[in-house]
Amino acid sequence: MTASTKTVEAAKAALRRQTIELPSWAFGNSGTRFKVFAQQGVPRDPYEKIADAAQVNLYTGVAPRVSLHIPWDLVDDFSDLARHAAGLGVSIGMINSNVFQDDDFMLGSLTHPDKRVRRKAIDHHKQCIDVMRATGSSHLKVWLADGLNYPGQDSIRGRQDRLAESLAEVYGALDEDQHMVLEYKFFEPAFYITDVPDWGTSLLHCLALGDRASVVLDTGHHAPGTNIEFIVAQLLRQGRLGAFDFNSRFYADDDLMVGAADPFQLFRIMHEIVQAGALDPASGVSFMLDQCHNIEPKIPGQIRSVMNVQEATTKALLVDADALLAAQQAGDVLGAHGVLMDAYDTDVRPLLATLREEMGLAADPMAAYAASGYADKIAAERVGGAQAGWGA
Ligand code: PSV
Ligand code: MN
Ligand code: MN
Repeated sequence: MTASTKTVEAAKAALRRQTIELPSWAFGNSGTRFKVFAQQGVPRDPYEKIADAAQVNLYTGVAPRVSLHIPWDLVDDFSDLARHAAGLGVSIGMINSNVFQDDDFMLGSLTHPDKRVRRKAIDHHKQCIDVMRATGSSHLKVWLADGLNYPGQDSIRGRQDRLAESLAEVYGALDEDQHMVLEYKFFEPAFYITDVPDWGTSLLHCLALGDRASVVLDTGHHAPGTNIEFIVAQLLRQGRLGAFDFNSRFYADDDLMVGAADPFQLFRIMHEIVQAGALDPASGVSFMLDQCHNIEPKIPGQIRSVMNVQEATTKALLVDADALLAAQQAGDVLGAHGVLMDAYDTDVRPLLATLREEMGLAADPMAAYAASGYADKIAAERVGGAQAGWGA
């Protein structure tokens, strides 16, 4: 299949507008519970994390926002951090709360049976909202480690009630132009129940909260075999898909580079996005990465991931929508499937290389970054880089 010039130009126009948000924590040292392998030149503070994220934007041209995690990215002056970001050509994206690393939260945070602990968790979210005000961030991102390890440990229903009440207070503290996104995950660190395990639970809470609450879909947070593009389609129908946390998984919440484990799944997800017209930034869906780079270098790992998202998006944009609809309506099972596979099987790398050159970028971001000398520079300048998240 060769796409028409019109289709290619429309695809390029859509790709120029697409943006991908980067997680600050992807730039620090990370590992598993067995070992964290320290790398040379990793950032020592949030300022340096943003500087590294800005490199990803410099070479891809489509990653202009950096998401922060509080308190991992705590600084004295968040306005100053936002100015630092702006000076490097990026801005602050979503603010992630963190109520999973304090001893008080062992039995839950927003769902905790003790009112005092719930208050502490709610207040942390209010502090995150202050960070949003200082940095110009528009979205508060909530993922809770809350859950139970054993049947009977606490009331399932009671915890949902407390969660609803706590979330309502946090939502009520947002400014009119600020949004909340609620991430779900079916396991870990709790293993019997998590309090926001699935898209349905997240959606119900969001619907109860109001128009400015929507769901975060982390691609690593489902049981094996779950049809993620179906969830994407459902949430888009409701106008409640707030954001992706993109990564790959072979087994659990592996947090590998997006598009590495299953590029076809990523394409199927992006096909739903494109069909729904949700690629446009105005649709309110944020395409974010949530990854750890345990053994590969961080900045190239992020560049590669951005490119993987772009490749899947391009293939989705090349689906011949008219031919697909005609085949579907004619009941032509193999024809319809063939239309989709024609797009998936297209080598879109030349198209993206041309687009980058048209945007004033190098055709190959990985090679351009490697040639820049930045990796050697930070290795020489930075000693004692921080661990990503845990222990930071
Ligand atoms: C939880 O597994 C999660 O996906 C949430 O998004 C957290 O904020 C993030 O990972 C921390 O790395
Ligand atoms: Mn996530
Ligand atoms: Mn995760």
